[in-house]
This record gives sequence, C-alpha cells and structure tokens, in this order.
Amino acid sequence: MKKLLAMFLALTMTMSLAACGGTASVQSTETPAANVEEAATPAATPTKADDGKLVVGFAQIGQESGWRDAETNDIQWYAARNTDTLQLEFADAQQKQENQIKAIRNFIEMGVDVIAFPPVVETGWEAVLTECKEAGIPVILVDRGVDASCEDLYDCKIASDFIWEGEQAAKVMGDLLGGKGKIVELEGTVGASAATDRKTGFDDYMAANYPDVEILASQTGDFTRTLGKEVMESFLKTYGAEINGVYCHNDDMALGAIEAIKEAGFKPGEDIKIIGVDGVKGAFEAMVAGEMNCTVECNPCLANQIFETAAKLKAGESVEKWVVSIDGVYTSDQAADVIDSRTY
Ligand code: GZL
Repeated sequence: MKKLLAMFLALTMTMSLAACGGTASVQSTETPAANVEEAATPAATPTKADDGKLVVGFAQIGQESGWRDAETNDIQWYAARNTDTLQLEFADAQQKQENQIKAIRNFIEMGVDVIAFPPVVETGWEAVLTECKEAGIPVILVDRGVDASCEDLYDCKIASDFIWEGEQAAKVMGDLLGGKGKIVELEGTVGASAATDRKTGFDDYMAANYPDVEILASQTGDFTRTLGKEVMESFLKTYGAEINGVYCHNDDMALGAIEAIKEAGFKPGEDIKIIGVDGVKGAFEAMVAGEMNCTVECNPCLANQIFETAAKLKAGESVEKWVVSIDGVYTSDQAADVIDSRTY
C-alpha cells in the first residue's frame, strides 16, 4: 500500500511540478519513497548496484519553500534523464536535522559513492561527517554550510554567497528609503547559514552605509510563507505605520508579509517597501503587480554542478572547496521584461 502511495505521489508530483527547465519527481531512480520514514529508513536497505553507475545519496531538507521545491525538481529531473549512469537515492528530512542524519547513515550503510545534502543548520554534523570520512565516502554540501569546526569533514560546498546577497538587499533598501527610515527583518531558519549570513551581510552594510535606517525588529519566519505572514502581522500590530520597509531572507516569507500588509490596510511595495531573496516566480509576479520591490536571486538549479562534482570525487579527482553560484538582483522595473524567462 505504501509503495502504491509512493508511486501515486511520484506521478502526481511529476504532473504538477516544473522547475529549472524540466519536470520530474522520482524520489529515487531505484526505490521511490514518499516520505522521510521510507526514504531515510527503507524497508530493506537497498544495496548499491554494482553496475558501475555513480550512486549519490541526497538528504534533502524538506519542502519549506518554493525555492526548495525548485532545487529538488532540478535534482530529480537530472537523475531521471541520466538513469543509465546515475543512481539517485533521495530522502526528504521534513526540515529535521535528525532525519537528515538518519538518511546519511543509511547512505553510508548502502555504500553510496557520494553523499550530498544541504545542512539545515550549521552545527551538529561532526559525528556523522566523521562517519562519512571513516567510510571513505566524499561529501558535498549543497546550498548551505556547516560551522568551521567541520571544514575538513566535507569535500566541496556548492552554494551562493549569502553575505553578498544580504549586502545587495541592503543597497536596494537604502536607495528605496532615500537613506532614512525604519524597517523590520524576517529571518530564515534559526542557525541556518543562509539566514545567519544574509543577516550579517544586510545588517553590517546598513550600519556602515545607511546609519539613518533603523531596524526596529528582526525575527525568524523559518523560511516559510505561513510563519512569515504571522511574524509580519505581529510587527504591524506593534509598529504599524512606523514601518517603511521589510527585508525578508527569502521570497516565501516576503509573499506572506505582503498578505499581512494588505490585510492591515497598507499598500505593499508603496507604503512598505519589500525585498526578498531567492528569485522565485511568485516574487516576480508580486513585482509585476507593484506589491514587491526587489528580489536577490539565489540559484537553486545546482544539479549539474552537484553530479559533475560527485563524478569527479568518485574518480578521485580534486574539486574546488567552494563552488559559488552566480546570482543576480532584480528590481520591480525589470520584472515584466524577465518574468517569462524565469525557469523556477
Ligand atoms: C539558500 C537556501 C534557502 C532558500 C530558502 O541556499 O538554503 O533555503 O533561500 C530555502 O528559500 O528554504
């Protein structure tokens, strides 16, 4: 019954999701699994086929944002197109670190060639990364980082420069406010490098270049639209019309903030300037509607880099320690011209 459900889910996702230029949703090219329990702890730990394929275990964070879904689909679409040379084992950790760790340990037991995963938070990885090292399995960090103590326990990080992203957002916010005003900040998942560094980049740039822009409050919305809306509602109750702008560590929280701002009787994009990060389609639609002012792109389409790097690591070739994604900055005046060319 669970397998039937998994196949149905895979089929449903195939029909409904498209991103980064393709559609696909195979949970694994070998054993489809609908959720973390099946994926992280498959019934009988599948053995690694000895057919010469590159076998990659990917422990995904979850489905918290449109960006995350775009990344997952890019990875699964790539795997679905390369089943002759690649075996993808995919686990969805439902945003829990313990599930990512469980999935990684299953990949070690399977004897995969390479393990790749986005660490949901920066800390708590030393033990399991040491186990990967002792098992001789290379590790690729994807779209987030771990703290410096684990620097020697992974082989490559493929991720954007979040400090740069925060600085870009601060530049645009400072310009939009004419160098003076009061803003609030919606932070990503507590302890995630994407949140920590986007905050550092933004806050430090603001303090250095726009001292007359005051950050009234800053609170986590956990990268989700729902919590982003709830936190913005509480900011509006406390500060109301005092708020001139909101900086959101991802577009999903920005879209939630827009809902809260409208329900409070203000005009998003006008009364309150809105800047997000990710570059998802919803942000471009909000900018075209005049309800959002800027999104700083964070490329989720990393599959090519992930699997090319994995192949090099399997072959014993050296790879760069940090492969930095190249991102852009899009403001509302550009949105209408580029929205149709967006791939996620
Ligand atoms: C960024 C990634 C972040 C996105 C969010 O590389 O880790 O996680 O910005 C997602 O949308 O939840």
